[in-house]
Amino acid sequence: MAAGLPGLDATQLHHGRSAAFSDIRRKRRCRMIYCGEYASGFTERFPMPLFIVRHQHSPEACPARDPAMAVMLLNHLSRPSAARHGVVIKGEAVVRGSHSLFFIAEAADEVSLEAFLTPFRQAGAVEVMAASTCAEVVASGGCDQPPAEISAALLDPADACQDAIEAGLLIHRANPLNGETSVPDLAGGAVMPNGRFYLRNHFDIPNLDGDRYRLSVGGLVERPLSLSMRDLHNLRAESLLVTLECAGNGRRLFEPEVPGEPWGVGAVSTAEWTGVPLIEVIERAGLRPGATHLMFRGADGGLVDGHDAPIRFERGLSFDQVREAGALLAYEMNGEPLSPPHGYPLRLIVPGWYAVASVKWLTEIIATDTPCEAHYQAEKYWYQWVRNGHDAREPVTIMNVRALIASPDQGESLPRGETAIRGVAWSGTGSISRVDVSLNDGRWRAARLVGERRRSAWQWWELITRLDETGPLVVRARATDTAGRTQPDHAEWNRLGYGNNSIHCVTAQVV
Ligand SMILES: Nc1nc2c(c(=O)[nH]1)N[C@H]1C(S)=C(S)[C@@H](COP(=O)(O)O)O[C@H]1N2
Ligand SMILES: [Mo]
Repeated sequence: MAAGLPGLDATQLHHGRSAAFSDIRRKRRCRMIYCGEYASGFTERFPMPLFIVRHQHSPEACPARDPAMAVMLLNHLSRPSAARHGVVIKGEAVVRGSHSLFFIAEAADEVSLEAFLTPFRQAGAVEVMAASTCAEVVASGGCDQPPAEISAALLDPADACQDAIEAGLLIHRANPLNGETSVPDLAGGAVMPNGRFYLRNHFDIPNLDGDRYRLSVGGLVERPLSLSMRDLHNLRAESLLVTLECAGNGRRLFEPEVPGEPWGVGAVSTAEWTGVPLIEVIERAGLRPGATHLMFRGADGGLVDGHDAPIRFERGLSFDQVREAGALLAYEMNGEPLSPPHGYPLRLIVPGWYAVASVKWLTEIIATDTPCEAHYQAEKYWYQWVRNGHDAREPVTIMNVRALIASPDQGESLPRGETAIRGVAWSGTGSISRVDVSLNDGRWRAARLVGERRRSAWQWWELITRLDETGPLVVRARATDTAGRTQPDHAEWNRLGYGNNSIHCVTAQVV
């Protein structure tokens, strides 16, 4: 993995306290509490290496049999006592009958851990093993790889991965981090809690410093701008509920198989995004005559096939597309500052479009008189169909209409009697006009649309029904949008596996 970010202005990068110690540091096990800390200027956590400790004593000298010794050790192991030694005990357990105790601990260094272990050495033998979390091992590429050196410019992939696992995302790749929302988790409120919002990253996650951050607006503009987060916060703010769906969502369901991240159907989530309407900023800069397109550059980058030098993540839109979509420069997600994995401190949100358009860690906007020709614009994100032996292609733009069944879950057991079939439906073209549900290939029945109809955000739907017979229950759901588009039984196969809006089908068991 790249140890830095190609061609990024160094002032954009995070310069925490640790930068004074060394530019490249090994940050381990420093759990990030993103929102609060990033909002108020990041406070650096110090690395806390992880250890496994094994203590063994002879059966004759089992300290647990000596009441005074036993309570002394027990109190010594208590969390506050460990904390006084700079040690955090994550868990401890005794293997009964073998007189051995294991514990997993974090400690500032081995010296403080050794000091803490003195009473255990007096009671028997002690073995200390340096350890890693599972996320660290996977993110660095295996047990026999040395722990990765993490540049201060990047978020520790192991930390980001650990957070995603703890939030319940299904991880496809640890580095770069890619994970989808589990389908039952889609059955929640109007928005997805930030931690459970799917994550799609092409490169290492930048760790930008919000205080030093600048958005530059240049190219064919009258007045080039360099905006701080404070400048952006002073502009007119808007909040929008927007569903983001990865163009590759459902890729795994295409037959024959296609290359790319093997998403199930959970690479979709909805959030309330708050920020500045992009048009406000563009009007401030003023487009020069002939400027027709905008190019958006993210802070992330690296090597990709077909390019000798590292590239940055870049996408473009025509000015008309920007205006029509109502694009937003978002700094908040569900009322909290963006987290680093979702684009802190600023990302583009393009309502209605497949989420590749919504550039994270946005650092530059460049006005041009030609469409963007960047890698992720020109070489990826094209539907490449094979029709009657001929190739046909079209760029991936707005989202197809689609419904997902959140409940029941695949394989779930349902009691006989009344049950609610529930899910979400969305479309890039407009709002949802109807969702139909079929049970065991019976007739299509109209589901009830729940809540307000919103453009660009998913719609809840439900169908209350009675289940009288036991056995398999095949549920299918099909959405139609206000533009009259509906879902096919099988979406058209394309080489890179985009836009799979085949009708979602779930099989439950009535018991
Ligand atoms: N800078 C940058 N922006 C990006 C990407 C990226 O890799 N880098 N991935 C895009 C893709 S393909 C998707 S699906 C969404 C995912 O956004 P999320 O991770 O916040 O869910 O971000 C888009 N914006
Ligand atoms: Mo995506």
